[in-house]
Amino acid sequence: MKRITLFLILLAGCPVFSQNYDEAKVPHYTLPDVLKTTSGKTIRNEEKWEKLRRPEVLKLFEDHIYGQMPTDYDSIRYALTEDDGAEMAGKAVLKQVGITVFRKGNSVQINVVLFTPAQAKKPVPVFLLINNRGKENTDPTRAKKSEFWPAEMLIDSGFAIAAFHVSDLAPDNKDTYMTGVLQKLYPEQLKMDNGMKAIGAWAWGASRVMDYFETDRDIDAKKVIVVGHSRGGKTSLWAAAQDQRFAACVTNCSGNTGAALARRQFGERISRINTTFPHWFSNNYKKYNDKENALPVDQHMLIALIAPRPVYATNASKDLWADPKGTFLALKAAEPVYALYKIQSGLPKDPPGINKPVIGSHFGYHNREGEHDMTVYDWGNFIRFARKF
Ligand code: GTR
Repeated sequence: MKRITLFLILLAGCPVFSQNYDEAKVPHYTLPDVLKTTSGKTIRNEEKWEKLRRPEVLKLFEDHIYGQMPTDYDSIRYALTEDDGAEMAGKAVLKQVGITVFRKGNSVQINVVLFTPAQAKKPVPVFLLINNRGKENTDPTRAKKSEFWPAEMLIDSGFAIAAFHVSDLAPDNKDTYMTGVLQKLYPEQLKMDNGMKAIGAWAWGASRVMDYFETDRDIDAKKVIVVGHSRGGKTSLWAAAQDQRFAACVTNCSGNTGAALARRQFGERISRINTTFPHWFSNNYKKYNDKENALPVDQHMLIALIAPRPVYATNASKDLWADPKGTFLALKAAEPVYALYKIQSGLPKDPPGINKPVIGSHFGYHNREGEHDMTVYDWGNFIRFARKF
């Protein structure tokens, strides 16, 4: 056999991915109309959006992308395992909360690290990080400090800051993701093509932490901002879309199947994410490998599900994989839904330059200089954004 034939045979057997980083090669696309119902009705006011179109869009995301979000459980228990008094030179109080959720005789535990400002006279707003990186990033002892979760900075700014680790819900691994909440509490989801997978399980966990916040008198549960980076940022969007108790959402460098438009096919694509991370999204999502235009939704509609609540989306200049422009355009394309609530967007027509945050309205956006990461630069802007509301 000739060498070239052999090469072609080998190539045919493995998936070939090509990434486009050239704006000129972005295909022509038409986004699904967020304001048009499946039966062709145009939505003209917030009542109709909430009654007709919002539930429909939510269901489309469940059925085709993230899987269902089970909400039933038998009971939930909170154990405050530590409340040490003064931390951070007296500025903060540390709480470590074990949240145990029971269903049909089984249980899972979510471990939350929470710092609240010691001097606060009334309940405070809190940033909740869905931590998809190492647990050392949210070190309760503060021996290790990380820009990914700069607790001291948040406390100094008058906010509480909390985090839980995604592995408490579903290991971030294609072979073991089901060993957490899925096998223990919702095994039926594993049999369904629109069943919840890892990202759904992480978002479900964020809602259980929200359940806890509603019981903590130091926290203003009406001001919980859910934050995630990258795969965590895909999750923070899904959590806020599902659970309207979250007051605002921060999605940092969330890219494909996060805040970036899929139809642009820029950087990471659906086929690639489904192949590398088959455990993140529902089985049904695999149908859209290389078929972005066949999706009944695009990611602007996920942002629209968060309306009228504020959303801050970021990117980094060297993170083309996550499509900074596609993220900006997704926010823009969600504007008509916010307009139903008479909320004007302060976003410019075109993406702002690098390190030029746009913070004035319900949409926050910046493209930080540098790599795929979440840094104190990003957090500084989240704080400024949160203070507006
Ligand atoms: C990448 C993945 C992205 C993003 C990122 C991360 O490998 O392709 O979608 O989620 O991981 O979570 O850091």
